[in-house]
Amino acid sequence: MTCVYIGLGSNLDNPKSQISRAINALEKLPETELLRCSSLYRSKPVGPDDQPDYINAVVMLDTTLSALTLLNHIQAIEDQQGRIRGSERWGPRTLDLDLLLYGDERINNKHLTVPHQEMHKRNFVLYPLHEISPGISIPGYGPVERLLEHMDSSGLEKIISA
Ligand code: A4P
Ligand code: MG
Repeated sequence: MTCVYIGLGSNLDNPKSQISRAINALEKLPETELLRCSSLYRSKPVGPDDQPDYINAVVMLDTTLSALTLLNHIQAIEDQQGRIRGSERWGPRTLDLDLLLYGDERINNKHLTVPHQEMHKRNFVLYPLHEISPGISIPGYGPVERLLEHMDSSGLEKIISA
């Protein structure tokens, strides 16, 4: 079993319900058990700012799926929820599922970068991650607690408690 963390984000077509549908879908993945879910957070968009605010959350799972198989599954869930892959970098989306952490592995190939390459800079990832796993360390970046000491929480609001 490997303990993995997935970041969820949505800013189109009823984002709160997109996130709860995605959590239900993650719960049904083969060889996988959902262990913890963070609260839902509202966040200001990172990237183009002419797009709606996001709803973000982080979940913790145990799985025996490989990282690549898990990536294929989470992309299928994005597709099922109407994700259209536009050309704009960091543009709006019905659902984004990012594989944040896969155990303590560091993965770097053409399909996957783990830890997710932006996660250590993003308050909408680090706060929910810390909420469900306060003692966790991000390979290459250190304890989440330490990263949060320098993290600005402006634009981030906890809206629905876990
Ligand atoms: N990929 C590589 N590593 C990973 C990983 N760890 N997890 C590859 C998931 N995918 C990974 O992803 C593009 C490719 O990245 C995939 O084919 C996969 O092989 P994508 O989901 O199609 O595209 P994307 O999400 O637009 O790209 P990117 O650069 O991953 O964007 P991010 O980093 O996901 O950022 N602002 C707020 N407030 N909240 C948000 O949730 N999200 C984004 C998207 C921008 N701004 C945001 C938020
Ligand atoms: Mg993504």
